Amino acid sequence: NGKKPLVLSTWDAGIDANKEAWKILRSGGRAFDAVEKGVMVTESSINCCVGLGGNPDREGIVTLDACIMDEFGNAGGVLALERILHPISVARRVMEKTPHVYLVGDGAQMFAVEQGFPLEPQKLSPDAEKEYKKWLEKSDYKPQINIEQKEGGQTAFAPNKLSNGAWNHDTIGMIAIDANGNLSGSCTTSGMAFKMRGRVGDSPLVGAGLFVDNEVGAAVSTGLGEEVIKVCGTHLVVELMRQGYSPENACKEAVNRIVKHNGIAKSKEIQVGFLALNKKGEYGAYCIQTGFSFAVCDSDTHNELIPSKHMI
Ligand code: SD4
Repeated sequence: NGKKPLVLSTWDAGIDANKEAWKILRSGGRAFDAVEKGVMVTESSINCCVGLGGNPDREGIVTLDACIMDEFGNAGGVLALERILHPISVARRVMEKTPHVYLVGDGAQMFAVEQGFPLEPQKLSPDAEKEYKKWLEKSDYKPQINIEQKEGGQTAFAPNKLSNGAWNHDTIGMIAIDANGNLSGSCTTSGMAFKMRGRVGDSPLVGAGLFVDNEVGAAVSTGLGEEVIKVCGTHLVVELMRQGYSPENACKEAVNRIVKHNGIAKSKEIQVGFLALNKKGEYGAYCIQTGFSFAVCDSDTHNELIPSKHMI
């Protein structure tokens, strides 16, 4: 704990994403570039789990959310973006090329195309197609957290291995500190599987799915976005670090707020995980229940998946 440069990201797919981010950090590059390039790896992977390969909404359409923040406190995001491979890069363009923070839906897509991003075919990945057909049999109306994992026949929140060997989670969040001690973060998702059309979770929202304050630290979240939004989760984590909490304790306190609000019984049905990094390069995570893990990379030879501590 306490190294820089260093990159952290959520879930198993974080290992490959970290490798790409590390190439930039290793050569003295900017954390902001690292967190964009890192999660683009996950967005590109066909059957795993973030981006166009992810599960669709309940109408069968994949809609993507992403946001990015730099060391100056600038932010950009896209919500409910369709048919674009790299929402994180569109989020960066929103930040850099427009006077706005968010673009949504058709407007976000129009902007992406204007910026030269190709419009991909409206098509589900083979795994998503299979999952969607299975889901349609019952068409359970309410969005469920990590439904694909439950149907994989494993413990509710344990990761599920797909036929192509990838691990199935629909979000990646990444935070990094570069050799100059600057912090940045990114978060990109296809959102919860079979969500209502138009539903937006925490991932693209500054202060919910991602928050960076270069004086203090950075945090990302994953899990049931509605719960994260209601406590301004990552903003809370960073503000707690400002007050002197360690990254892990800040994440734990944010989890605690969610558990307190929902009560223990209901919390057993919810997964939320926070991952945080402070200005010294110290990091930590906390989640509601077992199953969340994060990847940490701080050298060419160290890129490791660590299980997060959990509350219940
Ligand atoms: C959401 N937080 O859309 C995301 C889902 C997620 O792993 O993190 N899944 O609510």
